[in-house]
Amino acid sequence: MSTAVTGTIVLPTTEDLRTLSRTSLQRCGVDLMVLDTPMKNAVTARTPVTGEDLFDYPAADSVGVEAAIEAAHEAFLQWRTVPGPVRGALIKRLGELLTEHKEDVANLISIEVGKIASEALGEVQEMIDICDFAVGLSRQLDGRTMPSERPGHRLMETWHPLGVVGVVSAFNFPAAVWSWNLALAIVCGDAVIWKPAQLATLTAAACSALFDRAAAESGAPANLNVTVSASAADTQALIDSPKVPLISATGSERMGEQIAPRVAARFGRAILELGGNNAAVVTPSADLDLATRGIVFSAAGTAGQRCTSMRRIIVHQDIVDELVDRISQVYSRLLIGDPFAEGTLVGPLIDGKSYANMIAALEKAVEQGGEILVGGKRRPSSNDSYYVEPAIVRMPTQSEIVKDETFAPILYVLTYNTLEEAIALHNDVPQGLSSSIFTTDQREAEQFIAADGSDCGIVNVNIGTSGAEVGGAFGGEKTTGGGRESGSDAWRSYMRRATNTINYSRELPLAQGVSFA
Ligand code: UN1
Repeated sequence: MSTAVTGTIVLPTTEDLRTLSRTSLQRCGVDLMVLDTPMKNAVTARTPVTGEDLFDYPAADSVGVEAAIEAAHEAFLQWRTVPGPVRGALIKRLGELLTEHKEDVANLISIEVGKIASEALGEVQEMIDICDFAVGLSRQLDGRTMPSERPGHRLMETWHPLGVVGVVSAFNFPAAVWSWNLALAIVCGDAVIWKPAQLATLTAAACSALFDRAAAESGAPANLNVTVSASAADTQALIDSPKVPLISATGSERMGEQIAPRVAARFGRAILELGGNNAAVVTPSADLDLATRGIVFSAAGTAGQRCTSMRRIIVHQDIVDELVDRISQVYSRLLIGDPFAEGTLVGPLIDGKSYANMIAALEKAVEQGGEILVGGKRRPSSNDSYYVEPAIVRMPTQSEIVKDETFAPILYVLTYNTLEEAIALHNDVPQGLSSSIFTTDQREAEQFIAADGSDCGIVNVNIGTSGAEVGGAFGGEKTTGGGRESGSDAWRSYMRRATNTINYSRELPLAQGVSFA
């Protein structure tokens, strides 16, 4: 790719990114009609890499979200009676297509959300992994059998497809989070309506096309995944539809506050994956080399734009200076810039608003007694792209700003004396997604993962807060929303449980010894 020098950051040209996005899309089976002149209802694709618009293209012939739900519901009615392992074969094919088009989808992710190449490829690998997981799961959608209290009776559970699942995904994992939901929903016998992030519609188009191809090749009904426009009106219609029994939404706490009551008002189910304010506790026995690496990946990786990004470290006062010194040294060597360039570790923030939020948070931190130890500055670039130096901010005590999730690379440093104090400080935020402890003392590790330890949905030992595998359930507590996606038994949320009592005797004994005759 040719490059243009913009300040100190060397970036690809927007024209190169246009070409790359078109070829990647085409290879995934999407032929976008690019508009030369502005048109009403056109979608504008943009890249945070150069901060410029890529192109306008007409929104898909929108039949309206209601009609999309109707179409997905029709597909569900057929799909629910297809045997689980046959449903699994469709996801197996999707996994193969994602493997074949790994680089194409990763390119689109890097172009639209600015992920460095390795992390974008990792996101597609996460999609392939969840496909593998779901294929196995398609033969394991098992229920239990319990002993009945009545003679000649059998008590058991059966799990049935639920219906249409509405998936609302965020810009930062524009493809993987959809695939977590889609792969489980499809093997569970459901259909999906996907409302992708407005900032990542090209990635969504490529993923949808690959799914449609897998479905067609597997002889599955059409419309098992319907991708709708990313407009706010469509989101509302999706959220409010009684034909959508489950909404799985990833985004900000504010978004969750809007969605959750609406879904509850119609007695729908919601899987919410909202904000995180993830921290690591670092104890005096920690392997500081390992801790430094784990912290840097989670705090500066993805430019701090993962739900699981590390935003706080709570460090024993005896080692804080040494640890902060080590992290600062690594930070000073981090390559910031073109996400496609070899060696880059920190790509751009998604947009100017995100940069403004970062600056505002840093200002508040200083007002609240914090000291910016390193970073926080924007690297010069001549256009509307925002490349920032990840920041480390020492806070004298717990403060309001530390309780906020700022979707940018800011790492607050707090200190502690006793582990009890560290755990209390750790849990003293509204969010509860991911957490970790760095220690070589088993007692400390066990204390952190015990019932009165970290209150998060993800509690790690000697690894960072981000980068979870698909095999475990993913999600968190408190304002993170309580939802669980991906591995373990998260699939159960995508199914309807029926409790069956079967009387194979010639009597009709009533439970609880009731007599009624
Ligand atoms: C997210 O940021 O919304 O654990 C998902 C991780 C990834 C998923 C993050 N596997 O960091």
